[in-house]
Amino acid sequence: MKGIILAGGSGTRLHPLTVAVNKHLLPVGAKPMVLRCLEKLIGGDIEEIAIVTNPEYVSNFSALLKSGKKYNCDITYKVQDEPGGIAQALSLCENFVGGDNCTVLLGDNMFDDSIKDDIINFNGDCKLFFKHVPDGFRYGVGVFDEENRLIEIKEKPKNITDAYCAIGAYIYNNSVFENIKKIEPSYRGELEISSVNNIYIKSEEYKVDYKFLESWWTDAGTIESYERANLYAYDEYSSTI
Ligand code: TTP
Repeated sequence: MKGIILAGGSGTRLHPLTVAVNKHLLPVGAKPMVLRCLEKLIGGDIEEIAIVTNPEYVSNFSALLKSGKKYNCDITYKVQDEPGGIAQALSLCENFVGGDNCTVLLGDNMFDDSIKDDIINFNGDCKLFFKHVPDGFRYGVGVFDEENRLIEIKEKPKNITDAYCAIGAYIYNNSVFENIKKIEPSYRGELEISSVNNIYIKSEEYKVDYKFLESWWTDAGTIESYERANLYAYDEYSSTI
C-alpha cells in the first residue's frame, strides 16, 4: 500500500492566510495540518508516501518533512503545476503507485476515527468514508438504496440538508489511474474525484466498500472550518494533559 497526501490547490477560501503560505502548512493546534495526514498514513503501516503540492511550496514541505526518516517513512514530493482538481493531482502519482494499492488523503481533511484496519485489510477495489453532515448541499454526498448499497455520489445536491458526505479519504486499487483517464473536466474545469468514485460505484466490475465515521471530521478549507479544526485539536490536546 502506498500513501498519498494531496496538498496542492489554491486555498482561495482561506485568503489572506494562504496568499503566501500553503494551506496544509498552516497550524492546526500544535502541528502543521499536513502532519495530521502523515500520521494517519503511518498509522496504517504505510512506509512510502507521496505529497503532491504546488511548485512554489515543494521546498517548504521538504524543509518540514525532509526524507520522512523521522517519521519512519520514505517521502516523495510531486509537483502539480496548476491546480487542475483533486483527480488531476492524484494522476501525478501513477508511477509512484505502480502496481500497488493507494490510500489517498486530502491534506485539509481531519478526522479522529482510525482507518488503520481499513488500510491494512483492504482487499476490494475502492473504499470510501462517509460522515453525517447537516448541510449536504455543500458536499459530495452518498446516495444509498434500501439495502444500504452505495449507488452514487451526488455533487452538492440542491436543498439537501441531512446527508452523508464523502470525506477526503479514499483507498483505491491501481485501476484508479485508468479511471482518471476516463473522466472529463467538470463545469469548474477540474478533474473531480467524485467522477472517479462514480466510475467505481457504477461499474459491476468493481467491489466498492464504505464506512461511516463515528467520531469528528472536518475539512479546514474555510475560515469557519479552519477554526473548527483548531477547536478539535485543542480538545484533543487538553484531553492529554
Ligand atoms: P479544495 O478545498 O476543493 O480546493 P482548494 O484547496 O484549491 O481551495 P479553494 O477552493 O478555497 O481555492 O481542495 C481540497 C483538497 O484537495 C485540498 O486539501 C487541496 C487538494 N487539491 C489539490 O491537491 N490539487 C487541486 O488541484 C485541488 C483543487 C485540490
